[in-house]
Amino acid sequence: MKRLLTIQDISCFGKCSLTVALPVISAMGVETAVIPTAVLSTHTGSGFSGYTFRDLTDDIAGITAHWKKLGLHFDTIYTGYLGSVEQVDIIKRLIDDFRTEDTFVVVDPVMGDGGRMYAGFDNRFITAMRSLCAVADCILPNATETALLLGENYRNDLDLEEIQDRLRRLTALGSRMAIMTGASPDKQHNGAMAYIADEDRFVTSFGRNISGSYHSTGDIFSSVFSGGMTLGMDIQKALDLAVSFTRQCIESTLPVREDHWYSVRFEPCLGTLADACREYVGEQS
Ligand code: PXL
Repeated sequence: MKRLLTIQDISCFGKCSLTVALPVISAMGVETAVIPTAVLSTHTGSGFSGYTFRDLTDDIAGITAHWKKLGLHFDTIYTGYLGSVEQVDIIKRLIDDFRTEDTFVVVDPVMGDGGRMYAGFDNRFITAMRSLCAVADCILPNATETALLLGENYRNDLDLEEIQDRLRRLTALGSRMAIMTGASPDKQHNGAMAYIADEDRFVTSFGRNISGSYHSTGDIFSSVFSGGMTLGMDIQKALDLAVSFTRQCIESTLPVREDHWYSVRFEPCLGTLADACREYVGEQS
């Protein structure tokens, strides 16, 4: 069975980060190990205030020392929301420690959405996140995170050529592959566009745009893409699956949106995700 390690916080209520990654990646048939970076009472996105935040940075060294003794191997290491500059530095060392030739490293540079940075982040954190992106095989920023990483103003009206230009410059930070999530080349379409630098090749997956902004869809997308690549899907297949599953989760939320403003209702969609992965799970040695 393929094994993935994901490193991100637990928001106890709010369905994002680990409470999305664990069920989604497990449903895909990939064993999922976790390092929780912090425990929060809720996520920090708009709608919540007064949340608690317990930093777990000091626990990481002990966990990894134990794992080293066990000789654990991860096919994929996927990082999400990280709580501090110090934590980013520790995670860079962890990646260096556990990475082997066949490990795929995915960094979702979670920092903001809708043109705004999430609470608690600053310029030092952006600089640290750039250095984490440099050690990744693949980074998955949304348009807001793309602007922060490239040090330019956020725009939500990038056309196809402008998205391609951003993707080329994102890979110049050091990763082989960059994927812009929530990319919308025109008002009718939304999805994701990938650039594979060493092949100078773009891969796209766009579908019908659903208006509005939905919290946690970045985490859902990154989890499915990371799981798909771990299972050995090609990039087009993993991208298509991540785009279509994310859209399905949004569609499942629309009828209950008022009560479900804090995330998407992904649970009813897990069965079809598992079905879509079954042939790949069967193929693993
Ligand atoms: O969904 C990304 C995310 C993850 N973790 C925490 C967050 C957010 C976005 O708001 O606040 C704690």
